[in-house]
Parts: sequence; C-alpha cells; structure tokens
Amino acid sequence: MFATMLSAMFALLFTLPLASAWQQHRVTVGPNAQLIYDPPFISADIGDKVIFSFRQKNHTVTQSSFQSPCTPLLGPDGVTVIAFNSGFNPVGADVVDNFPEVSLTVLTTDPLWFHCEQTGHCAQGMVFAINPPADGNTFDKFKAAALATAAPPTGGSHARAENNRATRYATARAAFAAKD
Ligand SMILES: [Cu+2]
Repeated sequence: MFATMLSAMFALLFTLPLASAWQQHRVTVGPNAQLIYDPPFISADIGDKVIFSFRQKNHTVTQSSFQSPCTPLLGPDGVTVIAFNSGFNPVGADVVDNFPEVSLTVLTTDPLWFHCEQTGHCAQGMVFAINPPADGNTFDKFKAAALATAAPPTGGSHARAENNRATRYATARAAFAAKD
C-alpha cells in the first residue's frame, strides 16, 4: 500500500513539470499566396509561444476583438494600441527561406482574436484566433463577421464606408508609429 502510494507520488512529481512546460506553436501567415493563417486557430496554454512565419505579400498579425474583427484593438482613448501587433512583414516573390518571424507569448486563457491589417485582407477572411470557444463566440462566427465587413458592391454608402475605413487605418498606423 505504502509502496503504491510512494510510486504514485513519484509519478505525480515527474509528471507535473512536463505538463506545465510551455509549447511552441507555428503559424504560417499567407501560405501559397492565400489570404489565410495556417492553422486558422490554435489552443494554447499560458506561457506558450506562437511563432508567426510570414510568406509572400505583405501581411500583419494584429490583435482585434470578436465584436470588431477587422479593427485593431485600441485602448479606451481610441488611439493607443493596447494589444499585439506584428507590424507589416513584406516578403518578396523570390524569397524561399529565412522568412520573417514574429513571436507572441500567450499570457491568458481568454480567447484572443487577430486579423491582417493589409487593405482588404481581413474582409476576405484573413483572421486568426487563440483559444476560440467551441460554443457561443466561435471562430466560424468571428470569420463570418470579418467577411461581413466587406463593402457592398453597389449603393450610395460604398464610398462613405471606404472613407471611414481609411481613416481608421490611418489612426491605427499613427498610433503604432507613436508607440515605436
Ligand atoms: Cu494579409
């Protein structure tokens, strides 16, 4: 009995450090000229690292929110960036290795939502998530909301929507520049 308990304790001692070790996740940004993150979402624990490896075109990984998939997550003043942003990572057509990489460390088990800031990419579904819920605010709903931000093909509101969008990007860029 005692021996059994002892071996159970040892098993626990030797198991815990392994269970709590952080993992590295690799995400490819824009593989094969597609406007996607591969994989589109991951499950991660606190302390895990996510390595974003950028491919051709000029993409970002920019934190947003479930409610506004294609808008950088800003602080209460509406200007200050409070969240993760890789910045733009241009990759030329002739690049075959040493792709640019940006690393993120996961500090919460809450869902984290991201998009590509390149004009039009988010509206074409270029979004990513860490720990999206299986029910409720799912990744599929997040992506659908991103696709829904695309400007309608016809109608008087088209130009106005695009103007608002441009202003929002300019504001976000200014905030990033100030941060650096
Ligand atoms: Cu992109």
